[in-house]
Amino acid sequence: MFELPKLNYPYDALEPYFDKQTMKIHHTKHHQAYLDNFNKALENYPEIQNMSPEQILKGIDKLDVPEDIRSKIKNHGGGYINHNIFFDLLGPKKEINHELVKQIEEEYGNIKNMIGKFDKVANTHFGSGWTWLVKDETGKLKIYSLPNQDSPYTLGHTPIINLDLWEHSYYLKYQNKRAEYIENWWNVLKIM
Ligand code: MN3
Repeated sequence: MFELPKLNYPYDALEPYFDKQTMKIHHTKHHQAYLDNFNKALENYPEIQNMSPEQILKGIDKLDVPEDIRSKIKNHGGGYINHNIFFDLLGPKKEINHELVKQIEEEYGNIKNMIGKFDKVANTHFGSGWTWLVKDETGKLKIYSLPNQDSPYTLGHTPIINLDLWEHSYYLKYQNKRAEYIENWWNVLKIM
């Protein structure tokens, strides 16, 4: 069965941008619930439990499971992996990924251009979902939003960074000011 990854920082480490209460609820309630439901969906499928979560999502269309289980894997497995990535990329101290920065500069001219594009995509996303910077099948960077807990893995893309746009990720602190949350997230995204 899959497990909840521990955070490498305390819940209050991302203050003042991300508040302690939101971080704690997000990790111990929301992330935990996706994990629990993912494990529950797989309880009768030991052969799938032996795969990595990423492999499961990459091959979701080929899994030999009923459609209701496939849909649970997509939603809860997606939610589990999306949050694994999200929390892992946050931190109180920058740990710049220089290789990524170089690729961004090559493809977008500079970091600011990429951030501008990413923010625009995030700010115009309607409803719940995530905004992604991914590498496509050719290794080129792409920015897009996906609804709900949909994963770039199911499109054959590799996630690089992701931003949670579900209200549970910001509402306690930011209420209706989602743009402010999006702007402040860059301060706690450790790799850039
Ligand atoms: Mn979330």
